[in-house]
Amino acid sequence: MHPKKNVRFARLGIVFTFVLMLSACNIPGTLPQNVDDIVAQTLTAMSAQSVTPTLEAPATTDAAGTEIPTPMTPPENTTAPVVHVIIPGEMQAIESTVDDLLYNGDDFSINLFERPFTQTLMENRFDLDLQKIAMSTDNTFFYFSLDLKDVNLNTKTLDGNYGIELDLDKNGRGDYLLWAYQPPTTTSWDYLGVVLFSDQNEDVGGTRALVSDAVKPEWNGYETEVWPSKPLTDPDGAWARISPKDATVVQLAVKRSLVGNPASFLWSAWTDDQIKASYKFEYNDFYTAAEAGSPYAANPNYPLKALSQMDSTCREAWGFKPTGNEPGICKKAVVQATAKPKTTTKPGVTPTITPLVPTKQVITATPCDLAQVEASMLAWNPVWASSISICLSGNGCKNPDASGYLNWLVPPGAYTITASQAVYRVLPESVSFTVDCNNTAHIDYSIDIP
Ligand SMILES: [Ca+2]
Ligand SMILES: [Ca+2]
Ligand SMILES: [Ca+2]
Ligand SMILES: [Ca+2]
Repeated sequence: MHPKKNVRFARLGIVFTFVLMLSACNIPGTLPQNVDDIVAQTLTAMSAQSVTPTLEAPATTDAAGTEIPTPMTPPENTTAPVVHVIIPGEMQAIESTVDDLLYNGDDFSINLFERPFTQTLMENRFDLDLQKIAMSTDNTFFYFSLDLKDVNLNTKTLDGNYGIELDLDKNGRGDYLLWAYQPPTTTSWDYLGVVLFSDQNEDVGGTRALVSDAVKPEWNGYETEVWPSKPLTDPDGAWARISPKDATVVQLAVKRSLVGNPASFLWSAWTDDQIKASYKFEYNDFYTAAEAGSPYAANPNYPLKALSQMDSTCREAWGFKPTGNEPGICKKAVVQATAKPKTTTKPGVTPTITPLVPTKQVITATPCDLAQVEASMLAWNPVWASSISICLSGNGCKNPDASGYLNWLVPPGAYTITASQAVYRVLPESVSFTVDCNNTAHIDYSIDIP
């Protein structure tokens, strides 16, 4: 279906663009590309040292044919086999749960992703689609179980990176990132392919935690590898496996002592088979909304681009009773989404490619009768929709829809568009312009959060 076929609106005519965010700058060239590269660099640095082949899984090859080094190195200056003192057991009573089915919105503006789809083609990656995530503890470990929608339908395995973010001081900035960068393949706990990062310089989230910012080149996200340290002093620090009870559940465990024996924290979960770079947290700072793409067909940034094949969750409390005002805490209103990715299909159904057409237009006029005025909210949160009013002179006022989009079809002519809202400043406040026959005037708005 092509709603545009009767009248073609050329967007060349008048384009007002007020973009708050600048394009993401390149990160310093010295930073590695992803976790694989971090490991590759580490291994390169250690190449002169003795490595015991019997301790290592053989090197594997990724889809692009690039050799992926073995993820773990044995302790320096020793060929002794790794001896585990303690291995995680079964998860006991569940102490906290994140529900990514209930809170399943995608909102780039607050770093909340629900986009387990491939770039551009929007094919499902069920092995990246978080469902419910549970946590439990014992005296030694924190445990997390990440329930995925299904295996990867192409490979029949779980192929993503799987992670947990911990915010110990509950200020919205994650402090630790537990990350399985080699997906577990067995139901036995394995310490290989798991890493624990921390953010020592408190720049995860950039200027504003969770909220999208224009990136600064010095930001380095989770830059510090806490475990496995080199030399490896504790081979029991972090673990991953597939649940023995459910082939689509990834379980992670990390020693409580490695994250400072906290008595409480906020936590959330991640899947990622695209960026896989701890030093780019948070992703909505290192990429703009336009670069990231959107899973919502009505969004101007549809389809998915740089930020694809990933899922993240809101945060839940462990060890304390949340007030509901904690940054990133799971709230119905924050993440409810009315739009869904077009290609969400049941397993076994081949997704189709959704044409890149706006869904809001119903155009029945003959050519040259109408012009279009459209507006997009940048760094958008759907909860703001009802409090933001955009008024077009002589044509009344509208609220943005859940994806931050609204439009009018009007006779060609001169107009003034004004923005008003109850809580946040919306910029630009007022713009006057002329829109010609069959042209579109497009206004990008930014939300100024005090
Ligand atoms: Ca999600
Ligand atoms: Ca999900
Ligand atoms: Ca930020
Ligand atoms: Ca950092």
